[in-house]
Amino acid sequence: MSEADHDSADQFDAVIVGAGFAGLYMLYRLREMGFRARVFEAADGIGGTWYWNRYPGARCDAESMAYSYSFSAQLEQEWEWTERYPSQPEILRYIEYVAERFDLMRDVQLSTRVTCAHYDENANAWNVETDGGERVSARFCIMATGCLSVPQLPDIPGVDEFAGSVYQTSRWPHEGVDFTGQHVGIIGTGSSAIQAIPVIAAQAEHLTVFQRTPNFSVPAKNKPLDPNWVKQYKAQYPQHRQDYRLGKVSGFGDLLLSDDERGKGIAAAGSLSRAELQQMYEKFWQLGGARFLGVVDDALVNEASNDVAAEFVRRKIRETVRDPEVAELLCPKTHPIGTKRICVDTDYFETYNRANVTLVDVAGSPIQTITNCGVRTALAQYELDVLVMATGFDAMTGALLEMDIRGSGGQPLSEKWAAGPRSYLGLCIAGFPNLITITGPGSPSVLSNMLISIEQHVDWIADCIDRMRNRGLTRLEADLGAENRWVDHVNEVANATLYPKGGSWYLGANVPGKPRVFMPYAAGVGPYREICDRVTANGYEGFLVT
Ligand code: NA7
Repeated sequence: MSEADHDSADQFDAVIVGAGFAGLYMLYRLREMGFRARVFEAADGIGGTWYWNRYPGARCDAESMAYSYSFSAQLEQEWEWTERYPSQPEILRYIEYVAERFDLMRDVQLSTRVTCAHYDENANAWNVETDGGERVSARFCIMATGCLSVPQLPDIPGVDEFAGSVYQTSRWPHEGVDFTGQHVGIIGTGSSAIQAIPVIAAQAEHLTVFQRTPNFSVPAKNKPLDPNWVKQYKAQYPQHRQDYRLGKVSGFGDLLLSDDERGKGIAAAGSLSRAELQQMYEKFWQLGGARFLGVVDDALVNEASNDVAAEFVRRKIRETVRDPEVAELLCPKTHPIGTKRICVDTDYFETYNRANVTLVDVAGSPIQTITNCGVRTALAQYELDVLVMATGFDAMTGALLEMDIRGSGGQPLSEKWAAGPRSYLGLCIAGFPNLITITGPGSPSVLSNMLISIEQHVDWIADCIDRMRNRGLTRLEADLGAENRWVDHVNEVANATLYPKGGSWYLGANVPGKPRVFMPYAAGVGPYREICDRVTANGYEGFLVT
């Protein structure tokens, strides 16, 4: 687009891309400070991840009392969660309630995809263009595009030949799908599939699960929330929130822990005997949830310690699944536990005891083709009416690289990130002034409860923009040296853990041709927050603010 086009374009202080939890809170903060902002959202509704992922059984793996905004004490008190883990429909109702309560929708433009964002050096502004041909310009361009928003579909030949229906977990029809009497196949055994499989199996005539890599999963032990407990919890909400922010307790929630246990957190490596360790794993297995991994503090850095937790889960799988061959296929053996995000399920392994469920190992004999009547592997043909793709996402960089983003001198982001994402603190990118990423690569993001990381970033950004305004400053850019040092630090922290052994989407390993770079910052939300606060206290150390 030419500069002349932009002279007449709508002008904003900030354009925010995405109306999920991040984009909406960013809008709230900017508006509160008197800035003019516009949110563009590709979907025809708000909610981001929770708008798209409507597959059966979709539920958050963080507890509802922890997976919610903390910026408004009134909101915190008035919203009533019904279950320990919030279901997708309940989360969507929550975010719609928040949008209405704070009158956010008047600055949100739905069904509008941002296609390009170009930095104009002379005007020190971002020229943003949408798929509807709209052009606006803004001082700041804030990306709230989510870490898991671009679906990754497998490159299996023949999908178009299939005579039945094909669904993706991350693009589920709003009206739902009735599987009654159907022969259903599902490709993938990640978190989405692990939640969907028990629900689909309960309805379908037959379910065939095509598994390439088994995953570790722990029981959610979901249940209705006890109103008395909620009352007590709400009375101490500020303290709980602070504990989450500082990483004092697992951000996934602490519902079933006693006050004593909550404060204690994780046992130091080697402080528990073998028997005590088994007891603790048993206890946390029974309590349910991702907190299971946090029994000892070296589970993600020490292979021997990791294997104790992994073997515990494998034993549970073998005890649960009656057919020993199926149980063995379901036991993850190729990655340390937790190096792929641990799954939290309801009756996942139990589902393989149903007569109408078949597990097919496609690691041994990969899917060769999809035919008009089903799936063919090297060994067999499976006749299906419905095929469900639960094959994951082009995580963390996918949504950003899908847009044509160009910084100073017209440099494309795709060129800058050709060998993997480079960012200072996961917030700003050298050469891309005033482009800000919420929970971008290089920040804790997907290794944390996203809500905690989103609020921390939005607050940091809002504070920074406000200070800039007060000092008459208009340009924020990451210094290249600081960015390089940060990227090195992110790698160093990751390399001291077992994460790189996971072959996960954290590393881009699920997308053919994507550079293998560990993208999130693995030191935890507490230390990361301290670093960000120190950067601010030191006058935006590592940033060029002019
Ligand atoms: P994931 O966790 O990336 O899972 C995708 C699954 O799809 C995984 O089991 C893959 O096996 C499988 N897959 C992908 N391509 C194929 C082909 N071609 N053949 C067979 N199997 C395939 O995505 P989810 O949506 O489940 O979860 C993403 C995150 O959302 C999750 O971590 C939570 O944070 C919420 P693979 O492991 O690559 O062998």
